[in-house]
Amino acid sequence: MKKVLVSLFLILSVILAACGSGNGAEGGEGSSGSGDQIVMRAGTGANQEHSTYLGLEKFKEIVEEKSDGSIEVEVYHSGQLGDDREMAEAVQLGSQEVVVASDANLSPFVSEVNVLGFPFLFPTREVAHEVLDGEAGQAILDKFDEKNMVGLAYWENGFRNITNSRQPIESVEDLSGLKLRTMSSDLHIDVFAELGANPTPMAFTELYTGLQQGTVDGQENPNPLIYQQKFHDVQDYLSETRHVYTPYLFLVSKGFYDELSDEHKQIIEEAALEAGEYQREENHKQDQEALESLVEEGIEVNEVSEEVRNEMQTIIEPLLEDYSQEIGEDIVNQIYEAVEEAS
Ligand code: TK8
Repeated sequence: MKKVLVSLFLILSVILAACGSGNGAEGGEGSSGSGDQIVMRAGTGANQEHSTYLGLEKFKEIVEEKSDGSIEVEVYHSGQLGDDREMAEAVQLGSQEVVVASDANLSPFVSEVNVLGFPFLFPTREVAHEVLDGEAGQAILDKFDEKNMVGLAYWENGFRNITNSRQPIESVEDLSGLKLRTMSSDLHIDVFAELGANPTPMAFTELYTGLQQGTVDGQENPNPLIYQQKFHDVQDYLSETRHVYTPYLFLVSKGFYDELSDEHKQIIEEAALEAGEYQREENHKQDQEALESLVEEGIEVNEVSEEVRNEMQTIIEPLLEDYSQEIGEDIVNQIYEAVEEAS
């Protein structure tokens, strides 16, 4: 009897699974204008207040309108679908269609993105946009193809500042021994180790608890994320190091994308860019407002002098040279030249 029940259960599960696969992403298989609903699940680690969530909502609006509802976009925030790395894995495997993730968290997939995370590479956000939206940026997005992902656009996370619970960072020495959470990137880990800190990679979704419980003393992120994640509740100091500009990459699952009609591909490509422009503007506004809000919340803010930033840059120069060799001089030079041109 038990055996019969078990087999019945197994048969039922198979049937249910088969029915289930008619929904969700797999609907994309019938994308040749057959009228099947195509569903795109898009995820970000940031919460509903963040420009990335607003940008994804804009993407949804554009795509659903232009496709006359034949494509439906579901937006997930706050790491509901996982942290950046987990979501990128899902996009790679095709169990999620879109992720908007920070460059460094994608370096385990495409090591070339590390060049974008070279500290002090981009002098301003405008220069960053010009370089990323040009040929040099495209060359990096193209690298995702081999990893089963299609890079459609660069959105913006922004210039990162360090927060911690120990002391203001006013000199390089102030970083000494600081347990600092980094993104999951060898480059970022090596950079902070070189600067004397004690870098600890950790998922963004676990960061608040990590700071609260003292697993790490500090972290670095752009001001909007610091404020929206309420890191000021568990951190005393914010130092405006602006040590690196972090772009977000808008990635689509290649398996899903390749099945789309040309018309649908075009709608999605254009929407990723158009929503990205909107996201960058919203992010800029949030960046300006967040600092004021953080001060009101009582976090102590200090500027970091140009000398100290230059000193940091000099210390990590040999490390960046090693990374350049690893990444490939061609790509690195292309980026450097584009920065020069845009500056
Ligand atoms: C979520 C992440 C996060 C990033 C990090 O959006 O991991 O620190 O800065 O913003 O991409």
